Amino acid sequence: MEAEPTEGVALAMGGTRGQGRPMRITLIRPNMNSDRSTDAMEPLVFAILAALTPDDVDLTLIDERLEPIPYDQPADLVAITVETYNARHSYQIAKRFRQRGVPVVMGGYHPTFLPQEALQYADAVAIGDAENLWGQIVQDTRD
Ligand code: B12
Repeated sequence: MEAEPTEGVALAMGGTRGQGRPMRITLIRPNMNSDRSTDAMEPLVFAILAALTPDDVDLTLIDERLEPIPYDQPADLVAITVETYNARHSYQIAKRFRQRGVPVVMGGYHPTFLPQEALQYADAVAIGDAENLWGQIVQDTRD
Protein backbone atom coordinates (compact mmCIF):
# COMPACT_ATOMS: atom_id res chain seq x y z
CA MET A 1 0.00 0.00 0.00
CA GLU A 2 1.33 3.44 -0.83
CA ALA A 3 0.39 6.71 0.76
CA GLU A 4 1.48 10.31 0.66
CA PRO A 5 3.16 11.10 3.95
CA THR A 6 1.52 13.79 5.98
CA GLU A 7 2.37 14.82 9.47
CA GLY A 8 2.02 11.63 11.42
CA VAL A 9 2.20 8.04 10.32
CA ALA A 10 2.69 7.82 6.60
CA LEU A 11 1.70 4.25 6.04
CA ALA A 12 -0.53 1.98 8.04
CA MET A 13 0.64 -1.50 8.91
CA GLY A 14 -1.29 -4.70 9.17
CA GLY A 15 -1.19 -6.47 12.52
CA THR A 16 1.21 -9.36 13.02
CA ARG A 17 0.68 -10.29 16.65
CA GLY A 18 0.05 -13.92 17.45
CA GLN A 19 -2.72 -14.92 19.82
CA GLY A 20 -2.07 -15.34 23.52
CA ARG A 21 1.33 -13.76 23.92
CA PRO A 22 2.56 -10.21 24.40
CA MET A 23 3.36 -8.13 21.35
CA ARG A 24 7.11 -7.81 20.91
CA ILE A 25 8.65 -4.58 19.72
CA THR A 26 12.37 -4.08 19.16
CA LEU A 27 13.54 -0.46 19.16
CA ILE A 28 16.92 0.06 17.53
CA ARG A 29 19.29 2.98 17.65
CA PRO A 30 21.79 2.17 14.84
CA ASN A 31 25.44 2.98 15.23
CA MET A 32 27.30 5.44 13.03
CA ASN A 33 30.22 3.07 12.46
CA SER A 34 31.33 -0.42 13.46
CA ASP A 35 33.00 0.59 16.75
CA ARG A 36 31.49 -0.41 20.07
CA SER A 37 31.33 2.13 22.88
CA THR A 38 31.50 1.35 26.57
CA ASP A 39 30.17 4.68 27.78
CA ALA A 40 27.46 5.80 25.34
CA MET A 41 24.63 7.62 27.07
CA GLU A 42 21.22 6.06 26.53
CA PRO A 43 19.40 7.87 23.73
CA LEU A 44 16.58 10.01 25.09
CA VAL A 45 14.20 8.59 22.51
CA PHE A 46 14.44 5.20 24.28
CA ALA A 47 13.04 6.67 27.49
CA ILE A 48 10.30 8.52 25.63
CA LEU A 49 9.14 5.55 23.56
CA ALA A 50 9.36 3.21 26.57
CA ALA A 51 7.18 5.58 28.60
CA LEU A 52 4.65 5.75 25.76
CA THR A 53 4.52 1.97 25.27
CA PRO A 54 1.62 0.10 26.91
CA ASP A 55 2.66 -2.18 29.79
CA ASP A 56 1.55 -5.33 28.01
CA VAL A 57 4.09 -4.87 25.21
CA ASP A 58 7.41 -6.69 25.45
CA LEU A 59 9.83 -3.92 24.46
CA THR A 60 13.51 -4.56 23.69
CA LEU A 61 15.84 -1.56 23.43
CA ILE A 62 18.97 -2.04 21.35
CA ASP A 63 21.65 0.65 21.17
CA GLU A 64 24.01 -0.63 18.51
CA ARG A 65 26.78 1.58 19.84
CA LEU A 66 26.81 -0.84 22.80
CA GLU A 67 25.55 -4.19 21.52
CA PRO A 68 24.91 -6.12 18.33
CA ILE A 69 21.48 -6.15 16.71
CA PRO A 70 19.57 -9.39 17.47
CA TYR A 71 18.45 -10.10 13.91
CA ASP A 72 17.09 -13.52 14.84
CA GLN A 73 15.08 -12.47 17.91
CA PRO A 74 11.33 -12.77 17.30
CA ALA A 75 9.64 -9.40 16.85
CA ASP A 76 6.22 -8.22 15.75
CA LEU A 77 7.58 -4.77 14.96
CA VAL A 78 11.02 -3.23 14.62
CA ALA A 79 11.21 0.52 15.22
CA ILE A 80 14.37 2.34 14.15
CA THR A 81 15.40 5.83 15.17
CA VAL A 82 17.23 7.25 12.16
CA GLU A 83 19.53 10.22 11.78
CA THR A 84 21.18 11.22 8.53
CA TYR A 85 24.59 9.89 9.48
CA ASN A 86 23.18 6.40 10.11
CA ALA A 87 20.40 6.38 7.50
CA ARG A 88 22.15 4.11 5.00
CA HIS A 89 22.96 1.60 7.73
CA SER A 90 19.41 1.87 9.08
CA TYR A 91 18.05 0.95 5.67
CA GLN A 92 20.29 -2.13 5.60
CA ILE A 93 19.05 -3.13 9.06
CA ALA A 94 15.45 -2.66 7.95
CA LYS A 95 16.02 -4.78 4.88
CA ARG A 96 17.21 -7.73 6.98
CA PHE A 97 14.15 -7.63 9.24
CA ARG A 98 11.71 -7.12 6.40
CA GLN A 99 13.21 -10.09 4.55
CA ARG A 100 12.04 -12.13 7.59
CA GLY A 101 8.58 -10.60 7.31
CA VAL A 102 9.00 -8.28 10.31
CA PRO A 103 7.45 -4.85 9.67
CA VAL A 104 9.68 -1.85 10.25
CA VAL A 105 8.74 1.68 11.28
CA MET A 106 11.26 4.51 11.12
CA GLY A 107 11.25 7.82 12.95
CA GLY A 108 13.64 10.58 13.87
CA TYR A 109 15.34 13.44 12.09
CA HIS A 110 16.13 11.78 8.80
CA PRO A 111 12.74 10.19 8.04
CA THR A 112 11.12 13.44 9.13
CA PHE A 113 13.19 15.36 6.58
CA LEU A 114 12.97 12.74 3.83
CA PRO A 115 9.91 10.56 4.42
CA GLN A 116 9.62 9.43 0.80
CA GLU A 117 13.18 8.15 0.86
CA ALA A 118 12.62 6.33 4.14
CA LEU A 119 9.39 4.81 2.87
CA GLN A 120 11.40 2.89 0.29
CA TYR A 121 12.91 0.92 3.17
CA ALA A 122 10.19 0.91 5.84
CA ASP A 123 6.57 -0.15 6.19
CA ALA A 124 5.75 3.08 7.98
CA VAL A 125 7.42 6.40 8.69
CA ALA A 126 6.72 8.62 11.69
CA ILE A 127 7.08 12.28 10.83
CA GLY A 128 7.94 14.48 13.79
CA ASP A 129 7.79 13.72 17.47
CA ALA A 130 6.70 10.32 18.78
CA GLU A 131 4.44 11.62 21.52
CA ASN A 132 1.28 11.81 19.39
CA LEU A 133 2.15 8.90 17.10
CA TRP A 134 3.59 5.98 19.01
CA GLY A 135 0.31 4.85 20.55
CA GLN A 136 -1.26 4.67 17.11
CA ILE A 137 1.70 2.75 15.71
CA VAL A 138 1.47 0.20 18.51
CA GLN A 139 -2.28 -0.13 17.97
CA ASP A 140 -1.85 -0.51 14.18
CA THR A 141 0.58 -3.35 14.84
CA ARG A 142 -1.87 -5.06 17.19
CA ASP A 143 -4.83 -4.83 14.79
C1 B12 B 1 22.17 14.97 22.53
C2 B12 B 1 22.70 14.93 21.11
C3 B12 B 1 23.84 14.15 20.89
C4 B12 B 1 24.49 13.32 21.97
C5 B12 B 1 23.72 11.99 22.07
C6 B12 B 1 23.66 11.53 23.51
C7 B12 B 1 22.85 10.26 23.64
N1 B12 B 1 22.18 10.15 24.73
O1 B12 B 1 22.83 9.40 22.80
C8 B12 B 1 25.93 13.16 21.41
C9 B12 B 1 26.81 14.30 21.90
C10 B12 B 1 26.61 11.83 21.72
C11 B12 B 1 25.68 13.36 19.91
C12 B12 B 1 26.53 12.89 18.95
C13 B12 B 1 26.33 13.10 17.60
N2 B12 B 1 25.37 13.85 17.02
CO1 B12 B 1 23.92 14.62 18.02
N3 B12 B 1 22.56 15.60 18.85
C14 B12 B 1 22.09 15.68 20.07
C15 B12 B 1 20.93 16.68 20.16
C16 B12 B 1 21.47 17.97 20.80
C17 B12 B 1 19.71 16.18 20.94
C18 B12 B 1 19.23 14.79 20.53
C19 B12 B 1 18.19 14.33 21.49
O2 B12 B 1 18.45 13.55 22.40
N4 B12 B 1 16.96 14.82 21.30
C20 B12 B 1 15.84 14.44 22.14
C21 B12 B 1 15.17 13.20 21.52
C22 B12 B 1 14.02 12.71 22.38
O3 B12 B 1 14.68 13.62 20.26
P1 B12 B 1 14.81 12.75 18.95
O4 B12 B 1 15.91 11.78 19.03
O5 B12 B 1 14.74 13.66 17.77
O6 B12 B 1 13.45 11.88 18.99
C23 B12 B 1 12.16 12.46 18.86
C24 B12 B 1 11.65 12.48 17.41
O7 B12 B 1 12.67 12.64 16.45
C25 B12 B 1 10.91 11.20 17.27
N5 B12 B 1 11.63 9.97 16.97
C26 B12 B 1 12.95 9.71 16.95
N6 B12 B 1 13.18 8.44 16.64
C27 B12 B 1 11.99 7.85 16.48
C28 B12 B 1 11.66 6.53 16.16
C29 B12 B 1 10.31 6.17 16.05
C30 B12 B 1 9.96 4.77 15.72
C31 B12 B 1 9.30 7.16 16.26
C32 B12 B 1 7.86 6.78 16.15
C33 B12 B 1 9.65 8.48 16.56
C34 B12 B 1 10.98 8.81 16.69
O8 B12 B 1 10.30 11.07 18.55
C35 B12 B 1 11.24 11.49 19.57
C36 B12 B 1 10.45 12.08 20.71
O9 B12 B 1 9.64 13.13 20.29
C37 B12 B 1 20.53 16.87 18.65
C38 B12 B 1 20.05 18.27 18.27
C39 B12 B 1 18.65 18.53 18.80
N7 B12 B 1 18.46 19.70 19.39
O10 B12 B 1 17.76 17.68 18.67
C40 B12 B 1 21.84 16.52 17.94
C41 B12 B 1 21.79 15.83 16.58
C42 B12 B 1 20.77 14.71 16.63
N8 B12 B 1 23.13 15.24 16.43
C43 B12 B 1 23.56 15.28 15.22
C44 B12 B 1 24.81 14.76 14.81
C45 B12 B 1 25.20 15.03 13.37
C46 B12 B 1 25.64 14.04 15.69
C47 B12 B 1 27.01 13.42 15.38
C48 B12 B 1 27.08 12.64 14.05
C49 B12 B 1 28.04 14.56 15.44
C50 B12 B 1 29.45 14.13 15.03
N9 B12 B 1 29.89 14.64 13.88
O11 B12 B 1 30.07 13.36 15.71
C51 B12 B 1 27.24 12.49 16.60
C52 B12 B 1 26.84 11.02 16.38
C53 B12 B 1 27.62 10.12 17.33
C54 B12 B 1 27.23 8.67 17.22
N10 B12 B 1 28.18 7.77 17.44
O12 B12 B 1 26.11 8.31 16.95
C55 B12 B 1 22.57 15.95 14.30
C56 B12 B 1 21.82 14.97 13.40
C57 B12 B 1 21.45 15.60 12.07
C58 B12 B 1 20.75 14.63 11.16
N11 B12 B 1 20.20 15.16 10.08
O13 B12 B 1 20.71 13.45 11.37
C59 B12 B 1 21.67 16.74 15.29
C60 B12 B 1 20.22 16.94 14.85
C61 B12 B 1 22.37 18.10 15.54
C62 B12 B 1 22.33 18.99 14.29
N12 B12 B 1 21.42 19.97 14.27
O14 B12 B 1 23.06 18.82 13.41
N13 B12 B 1 24.54 14.02 19.71
